[in-house]
Amino acid sequence: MQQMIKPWRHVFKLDPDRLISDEDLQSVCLSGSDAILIGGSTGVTYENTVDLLTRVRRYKLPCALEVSHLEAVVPGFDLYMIPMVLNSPEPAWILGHHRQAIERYGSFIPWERLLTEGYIVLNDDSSVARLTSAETELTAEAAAAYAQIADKLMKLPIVYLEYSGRFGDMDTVQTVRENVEYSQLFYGGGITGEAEATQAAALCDTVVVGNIIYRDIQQALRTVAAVKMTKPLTYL
Ligand code: 1GP
Repeated sequence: MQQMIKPWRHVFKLDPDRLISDEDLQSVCLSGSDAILIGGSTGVTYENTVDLLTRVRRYKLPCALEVSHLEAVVPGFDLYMIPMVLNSPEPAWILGHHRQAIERYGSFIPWERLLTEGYIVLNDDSSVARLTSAETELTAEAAAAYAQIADKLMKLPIVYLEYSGRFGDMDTVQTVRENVEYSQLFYGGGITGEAEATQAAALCDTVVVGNIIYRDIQQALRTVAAVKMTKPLTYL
């Protein structure tokens, strides 16, 4: 499964709790983006997740679920991305919900389709930060230390720098980049156009674009080419 995400440079993240027209969904799915990631912090239900998956399935790009609500785990996705919020002080967001999920779903879990994301939440003014009480005030070195926990201690397939809703501090992202050797580095947060997409794409393996889809679809679509045309810098 890790092989499947290797070529992903650009990903659109769709929120089951937000409305998207068929026309916009078609544009997103035919944009040349590498995958659709379905997920959100609030208002995610089994019903709205099934509904969105069914609509995305009309197109051929891979579709992954970022699991955040136990009740909203829907079968039929290509991949299940499992966040562990490394900078949450609450073990529930690192291990607790995961334990409950395994207790509840046990033998139904398609382990071969799961990929764990070492999440580092960096925007204090985001739903995910509020939900997980993440300690977002991190120096670049502290963020890089968390990233190395994921990369070198836990050997997770993905390190996800999550600035959801705000464009991140590229110096911090660069420091993290310089320290991640094995994990695929995902960046998400506040990309509203080509300039931000290009900056993030230079430093990260995979760029996730969310919110702007719902605010300005044309701008969202432009991020695909911007990311694809940017060669990632190599540090290691
Ligand atoms: C959110 O990382 C994604 O989980 C993308 O962030 O919605 O700010 O683009 P935005």
